[in-house]
This record gives sequence, C-alpha cells and structure tokens, in this order.
Amino acid sequence: EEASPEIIFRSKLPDIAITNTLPLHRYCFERLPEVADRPCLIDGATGTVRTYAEVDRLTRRLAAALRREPLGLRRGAVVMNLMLNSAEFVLSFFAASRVGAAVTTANPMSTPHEIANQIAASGATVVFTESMAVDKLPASAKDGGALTVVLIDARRDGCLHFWDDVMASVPDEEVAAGDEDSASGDGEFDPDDVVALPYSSGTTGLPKGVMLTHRSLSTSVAQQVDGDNPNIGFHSGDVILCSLPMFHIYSLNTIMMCGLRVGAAIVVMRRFALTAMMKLVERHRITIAPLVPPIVVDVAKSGEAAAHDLSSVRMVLSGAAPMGKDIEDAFMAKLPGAVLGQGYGMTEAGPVLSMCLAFAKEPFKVKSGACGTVVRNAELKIIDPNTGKSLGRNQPGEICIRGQQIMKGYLNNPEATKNTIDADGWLHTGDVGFVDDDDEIFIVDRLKEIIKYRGFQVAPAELEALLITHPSIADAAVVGKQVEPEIGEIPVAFVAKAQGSELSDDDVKQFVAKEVIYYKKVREVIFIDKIPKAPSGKILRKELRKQLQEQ
Ligand code: AYL
Repeated sequence: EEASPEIIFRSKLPDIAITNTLPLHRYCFERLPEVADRPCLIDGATGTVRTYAEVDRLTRRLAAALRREPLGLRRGAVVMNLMLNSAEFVLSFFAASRVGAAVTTANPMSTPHEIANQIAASGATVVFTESMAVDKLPASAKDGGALTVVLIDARRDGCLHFWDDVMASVPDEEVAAGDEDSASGDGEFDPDDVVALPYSSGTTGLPKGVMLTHRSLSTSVAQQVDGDNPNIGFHSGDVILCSLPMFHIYSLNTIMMCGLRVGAAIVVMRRFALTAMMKLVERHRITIAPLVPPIVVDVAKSGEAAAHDLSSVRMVLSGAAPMGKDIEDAFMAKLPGAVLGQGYGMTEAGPVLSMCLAFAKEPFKVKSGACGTVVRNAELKIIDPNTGKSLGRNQPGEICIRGQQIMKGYLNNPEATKNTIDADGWLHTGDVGFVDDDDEIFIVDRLKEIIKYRGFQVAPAELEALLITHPSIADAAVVGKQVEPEIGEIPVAFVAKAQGSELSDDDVKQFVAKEVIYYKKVREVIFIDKIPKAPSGKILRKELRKQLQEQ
C-alpha cells in the first residue's frame, strides 16, 4: 500500500542561506565591527551601559579565566547559570560558549532539592549564582567540593567572586590572545556541540536536559532575525526590554541572542515588575517589548499605563502560553501605536516554531489570536494523533516541526528523545492546533501533561512522584486547572489517602510547598477514592480534567 503524501506547511517568507556552523558566540557577535561602540547591555536598575566592544572583551576575559585554574574548563564541560537577569548572566553564557562548554540554566528561586537534581543530572561543575541562591546549593559545593561556585554579588568563604577573583585573575595579554579560530581554545569545535542545556519535561515525565547546539540556536536566531525581510524586523537602533528571565529559553533566545545578533541595546531588568518596567520603557525609549500573556494582561488591566509615555514601543511579542483574542484587543487599546503578535515556541523545538508575520520588516496582515506562521527554513505538519496521518488546512491535530533548529535530543535519555523526535526527524510537540487558509497557526488544545503557571512549566509527573512519598498518600495525580488569565493554569492534586489517614488538604499543600518552587505549588487538593487509570497504568488525565470542569 502506498503511503499518502505528507501535507507540509512552510513560511510565506522564502528560505535563506543560513550560516549555522559558527560557534554561537561568534554568530551572535558577527556584526561586532559595525556596532562596537553602540550600547549592548543597559542595566535597568543603575542605568550602566556596556557597549558591544566592552561586552565582547569581557566575555573573552571570562573565557580565559574559565580555561585556567582553578576553574579549568574544557570543551564538553557544563556550567550552571543560577541567577536572575544580569550582565554577568550574559557574560558567563558567552564565555562558556567560547570554551566549548554548555550552560544549564535554572531559576534561582528553585528549592535545594530541585537545584541538586539539576546539578547532578546535567553534570555541572561550575555554578554562577548570587546571594539569594547560594545557600541552597548542595554540600558538595562548599569548600573544595566537586562544585566551584562563582558569586556575582557578594564575597563569601568557599566561593569565588565573579569580578574580584575570576575576572581579575586574568593577565591582559591572555585576554587578547583569545580564541579567534576555535570555540574551545584547543582547536576543536563541532557545531553540534551542546551550548545550552535548559530543562523541560516535554510531552511527558520529569524535567530533562534539552541539548541545544551551536547549530540549532544559530539556525533559530537566523530564522527570526536574518534575511532581507526578517520574520522579526529587529535592527541595531532598537532598544529591547529584557524583563523575562534569561534562564528561560524565550528570553535567552528571542531577547538575548536575537537582540545581540542585530546589534540592538538590551535593557536588562533583574526581574519583572510592572511599574519599574513602564518607567524603563519611558526612560530608555524602549521599542521592543517581549512579554508573556500574564504580563500582557497586567498591562491591559493596569491604570498606570496611561501615566507613562509608552509611545516608543513599536512591537510587543507574546509567547510561552496561550493568549486569547479578547486579551489582545484589551491590550491594543492601551498601546495603539504598537504591533502586538505572538510567537509559539517549545524548549525542545529550539525553541521557536512559529512567529507573527506582522513583525516582519515588510509586514503581513495577521489575525488576532493566531500564534504566527511557521518560521522560514523549517517544515511544519499537523497530524491526526491516532493515525499519524498528516492533515490539511483548518483541521486540528498534533503540531510537528522539522528543521536544523530543533534540539539534538534529551541529555542521557535516548528513550525520551526517540519518543519526541521520530525517525524522519519530526519533533512532536504535544500541542493541538491547525493552520488556516492564510498559513496562520492557531493552538486549540494540549495532548501533553504539562501545566503552565504564568508561562512557567509544571510537570505533573514531578509532583506525583513527590506526593506518593507521603506516608498518608496511597496514590495521586496532578492536572492543570484553567484560572484567571493573569495566571493561566494552576496545579490541582487528586489524592487517594492511605487507609485510616486523616490527611487534610492543607497537609498536602504544605508537604509539596516545602519541596518545590512557588509556581509548582499544589493550589487545590481533591480527595478521591481511586485514581482513574488505563489498564497500562497510565493516569486518565482527561477524566480528572472533566471532573474539574464539573466542580
Ligand atoms: P516551554 N500559544 C499557546 N501555547 C504556547 C505558546 C503560544 N504562543 N507558546 C508556547 N506555548 C506552550 O518549553 C505550548 O504548549 O517554551 C508549548 O509546547 O516552556 C509550551 O508552551 C512550551 O513551553 C519565543 C516565543 C520561545 C515563545 C517561546 C516559548 C518558550 C516556551 C521563544 O519567541
């Protein structure tokens, strides 16, 4: 029997020649000669400006320090960035790239347990962090253990200070010697080396290390901002707001890497805060504001927007979670001069699958509520989740993507990799959507387990594994519940108590809260006799979600 031909969707923009065999730091700083004296990183809190030449020079210095003792990093090493947004984050990221190391990123609000897990799983040997997180590092990090800790904002026994100990340790000659011709300094570099290692649970199970390579990330950046008519028309005159956390792939890729590639100024906010953000927009005449739906809602509802001059903003990007037409419309009433559109990404996909074409240098007309059109130099298809057959326009099914931007795989987990990227190279997203007559993508549902709290991933499997360690819990299942758009979804636990237990819902909530970061907290508990499961043992989440709706 002959297989029916696949129906493949492509960008409306033509493919371009993409150079994706350079080390990522070289790719992102390729326009350095033209933009050397332009502002690169602007510190939101202090107003300190660092130019492109300065940032480049600092990453060279840090790379030299990473190579020498006591850090002694080589190609293949793993570094952890455990901090909020800062210039130091950017420097350590590109310094690691220069030595051929990978950076695994984590939220500094994480619990000791979560941090220890990621350090162990990723094999990180150096942690760049700040005071708020340093006490949560595992004991092996203290005093001569297997981990070296670099603190960016304080001096402390057993830790190196970023500026005084690490940066200052390098003689000037060594910085200049640099590494023009190799990423690793020892002459070896492969574009398929891993450079970023964010953690994501993907379509099922626990968080896993997502191997993003020099090739995948430079392809993704090119798909967004390269070409005569780039999909996102960023340019060197732009001032880009960075209020989203760089430890998350959205900010790391679309703000940091794309912003540097075009030579724009990036205004770095340590963390998001609504009033401070509006003040920064006014002060620095910010032109580009990448946001997530909960922040879009915050702005739309805020009475303060009118008190600030936000007229410099020409483009507002939203991504990482669904945003309905009503929210888009309410927001646009506050910023009538800007173009608002969505990008759709998934960490594993490199991360951007589709981007709003109204952001293009020569913009297209788009519909509100859409999450863009598939990026150029990539293929997208929609499949029937039961048969795997590809579907035509306007028919919802699982979104799949293929191209050089997608991840190399999950670290040390070929099984999970095989379940996500099939033999033909298609990455299965676990998202349900369709492509309309104008090539615009609409996401309508999710097949996968993941819960999104303000755009942050919560993996039900992680909470379930924790819950069943409680002696009074016989079994448990966690599903997402849709709440107000400022949040999106909250994790709800269905709990089957052990016989004779008098466990209360507060007991359950507190038990979980001690072990997990704030956005993974169980916000509601529902006691149930038995968790519904398929004969295979798989939790029937659909049934539980239905129960939530009937509540
Ligand atoms: P992760 N609309 C609906 N759902 C979305 C959207 C969107 N626009 N974007 C992401 N999601 C959901 O790995 C979807 O379920 O990456 C997807 O599989 O934390 C999941 O979030 C992936 O979550 C950008 C724009 C990156 C977006 C991103 C997304 C990063 C989120 C770069 O420019």
